[in-house]
Amino acid sequence: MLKVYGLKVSYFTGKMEAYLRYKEIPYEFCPMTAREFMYTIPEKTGAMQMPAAELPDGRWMTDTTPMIDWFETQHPGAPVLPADPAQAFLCRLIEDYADEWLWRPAMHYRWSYPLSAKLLARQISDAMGRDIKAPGFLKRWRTEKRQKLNFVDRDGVTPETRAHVEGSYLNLLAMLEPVVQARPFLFGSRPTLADIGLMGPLFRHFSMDPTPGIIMRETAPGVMAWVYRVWNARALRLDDTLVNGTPEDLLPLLREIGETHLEALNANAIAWQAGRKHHGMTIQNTAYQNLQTSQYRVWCLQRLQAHYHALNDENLHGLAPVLEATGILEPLLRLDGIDSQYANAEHAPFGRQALPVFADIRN
Ligand SMILES: N[C@@H](CCC(=O)N[C@@H](CS)C(=O)NCC(=O)O)C(=O)O
Repeated sequence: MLKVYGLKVSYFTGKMEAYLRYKEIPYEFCPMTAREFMYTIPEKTGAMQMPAAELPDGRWMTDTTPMIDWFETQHPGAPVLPADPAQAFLCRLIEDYADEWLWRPAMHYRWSYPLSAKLLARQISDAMGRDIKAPGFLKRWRTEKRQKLNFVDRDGVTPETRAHVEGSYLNLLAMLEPVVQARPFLFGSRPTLADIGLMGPLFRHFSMDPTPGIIMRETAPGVMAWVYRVWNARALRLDDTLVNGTPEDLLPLLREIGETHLEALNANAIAWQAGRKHHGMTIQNTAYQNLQTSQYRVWCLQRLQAHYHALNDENLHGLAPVLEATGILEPLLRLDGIDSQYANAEHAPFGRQALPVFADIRN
């Protein structure tokens, strides 16, 4: 059987599990130990990250975006990409925003608030530290310090940016609540890649961590219900209906993606082209400094551009005006033709040279 190595509190493991459960692809969940994370997984996949999966034939895979694409080719029933290529493009855009932009607020809410940080350090070190011989308090202290350093302090969260970081989450709740009150999933009565992608931040972090969890329950109970609706969804139980075109109520979310995630991808890509390891960016009038430049995220921009260019005139007829009106088209194509030079791109999610999101992680 397929083995999925990860943690029950992990962003991308939660996204992957939501997908596999929806598609009813059987898997065995294997809680990843610290040794596996630091040695086995990088050796098999090239990247120290979770989830990683091992197929029955012994092949290993990592990186949920190409993993889902591959599983879709193996399990084509009840596809998570809509048949309408324009909607499929929007799903990929929402997935990328969920994967990359919402990572910072998710990590900030988890590691900047003591109640969350203590609970999660306990959960992570209890699960991962099983094969590390050290006193429990030391493992918890180290976990908390490592995560806060790498994913909060070294990812541009400062007293000056904090309100904006939190605003990304609060805006998301305000934008999603009317959508999921109006219909079960973002594009209709079954989940698509947009729902699966948003499960990364919204499931294991925002809905489950104490601080953002209270906010969600109190201010956006429809989103809380949607999270567990996706978790409970099974392809075979649902009918096939999706809405037509781009629903009006998704426009605010698309506008937000243009202003935040696509601007961030461009700032990152410009720095990467110039060979700068760190960069700054101004997003919605908030200046971020000292961000790690990520080759992986250049690949994200490259892939989104490629998906856009694969659309034909008929697909673009309805979509291009929407992208233009929501401010997505210009930042999407500002660096048109960008090449991330990601060597493993063609083999992803396989191969032993997967790119992690951040090259420099302090353990
Ligand atoms: N692009 C990857 C990202 C995976 C990822 O960043 N996973 C996180 C945990 S949810 C991780 O392992 N980060 C590395 C670390 O914590 O050092 C994917 O989609 O699977």
